Amino acid sequence: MKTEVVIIGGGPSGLLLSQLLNRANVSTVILERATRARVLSRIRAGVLEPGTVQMLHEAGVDERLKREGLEHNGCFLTDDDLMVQINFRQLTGKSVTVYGQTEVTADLYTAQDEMGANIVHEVEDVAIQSLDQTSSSVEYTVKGERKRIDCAYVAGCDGFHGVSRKTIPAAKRREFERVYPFGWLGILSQTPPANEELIYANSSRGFALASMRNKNLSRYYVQVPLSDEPDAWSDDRFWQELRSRLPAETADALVTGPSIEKSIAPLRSFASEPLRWGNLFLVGDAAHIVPPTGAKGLNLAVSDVFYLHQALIDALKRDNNAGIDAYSERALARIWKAMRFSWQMTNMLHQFDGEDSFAARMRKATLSHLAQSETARRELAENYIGLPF
Ligand code: RFL
Ligand code: PHB
Repeated sequence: MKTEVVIIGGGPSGLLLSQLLNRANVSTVILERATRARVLSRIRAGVLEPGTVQMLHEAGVDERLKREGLEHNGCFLTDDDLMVQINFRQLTGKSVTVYGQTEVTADLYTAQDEMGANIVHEVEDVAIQSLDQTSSSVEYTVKGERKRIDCAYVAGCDGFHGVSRKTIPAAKRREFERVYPFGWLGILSQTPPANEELIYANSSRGFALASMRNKNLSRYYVQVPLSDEPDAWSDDRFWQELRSRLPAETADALVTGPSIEKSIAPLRSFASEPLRWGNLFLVGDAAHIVPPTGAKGLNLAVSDVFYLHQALIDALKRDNNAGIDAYSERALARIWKAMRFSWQMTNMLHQFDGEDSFAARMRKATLSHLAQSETARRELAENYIGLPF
């Protein structure tokens, strides 16, 4: 088989890249390890930057998003009972959209099906070859049969545990990492959200986040030690802990119900440089991970796709390699700023094991400063709604 671009991974990055390339008459094949049902069952991000919404519009996949996405003009950061509103609209003129990653992925699959896209599920043992040649190839196994696709370029959109990054020789890449000593226990429940806007809560018992998917579907998180298991958290225990971390007014009004899903995600900052090795380009979680505190993971994957899709179209259709030559540097410049913001938000809102009393005072002082300074709120809002592509 032959195609222009082989895309490894059918998560949001791979699907969006394929959709944008197909619309520009660039042929693609997506190789995905999991079944479609499995990809669509992952509950992850919920907040889309305006730049992400614009990209989904350009990809022709925003019809349901426009109807069902919730526009959020602000969010709250709280410290016990202190509630600091960050009014994105007033501070930046922009807003974010609450629309689950699961929905974005489902919309992309629908659009790719309509275009007759080539998506192969349940592939195993993907191997990327001849990256330094003028053309490349990718081998994989499906239903016990070994296959090979020749292509001009390979996009590694296969997440943190994928094969793409590891294909680049260790001596040719540099990794940067910060592993946080806690995780987020998240639940989904069919209850009305605790508040109209998201609440990021600092408290003496640790961090909590009150988020949502729609008017009757809430998403909540509490910071937990990495040694905890979800099974140790009954619904009652979760609700009680969440209440103790939210401002009293919000906690009193909280509507609880059975959890639909319960899982613990570890928090990590990670980046691998460069994003290009020969004809292979890394995109999204395959190249970088941010802690979810800034709601940046999915949005960063989309800005990588923005740079790469233009670059590949220029290279394949206009014989212009300037974009692919600049991809790594351009994408990394934005990635590092989102890494900084996510790290800063994480430090500002979480309790670290064994920390001293000074650290807790620093968090309180930061939140108190945010309450008083419009300049500080604007800086946060500018990063939260997303830096320009
Ligand atoms: P994904 O979504 O991980 O998709 C990668 C796809 O590649 C497939 N794959 C392979 N396919 C073929 N061969 C292989 N060898 C393969 N190895 C893997 C996988 O099956 C998968 O379908 O990466 P992508 O597309 O770059 O998208 C990035 C986003 O998913 C990610 O940044 C966010 O979801 C991160 N993230 C969160 N971000 C937020 O902004 N807010 C959140 O609340 C939030 N929660 C999360 C998250 C990520 C999590 N991970 C990675 C476990 C919660 C979790 C649990
Ligand atoms: C979510 O709704 O899952 C969510 C929202 C904001 C974040 C992280 C996760 O910062």
